[in-house]
Amino acid sequence: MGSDAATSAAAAITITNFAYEVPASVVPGAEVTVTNMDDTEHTVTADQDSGFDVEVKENGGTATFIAPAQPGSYAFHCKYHSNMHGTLTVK
Ligand SMILES: [Cu+2]
Repeated sequence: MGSDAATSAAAAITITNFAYEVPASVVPGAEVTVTNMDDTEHTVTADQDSGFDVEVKENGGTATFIAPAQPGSYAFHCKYHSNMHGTLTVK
């Protein structure tokens, strides 16, 4: 987006053992990198429409998405495993 490193926030979500490790919060519009340490594919899919939705390949695969511009709490889930849930806090 052209912003320099000091102002562009990077954030990371890690998936391990069918659970999301999510940062306490991310800044609006942050680039979020998801890493999947499991041996099966997962997704990070916002519960609400107009949210984010990425598939993350197994065995260390990564995907990135842009966090919402509007501050708030965004619940998400995995399309393939209905027991996987997380919340992304944007502020
Ligand atoms: Cu999954």
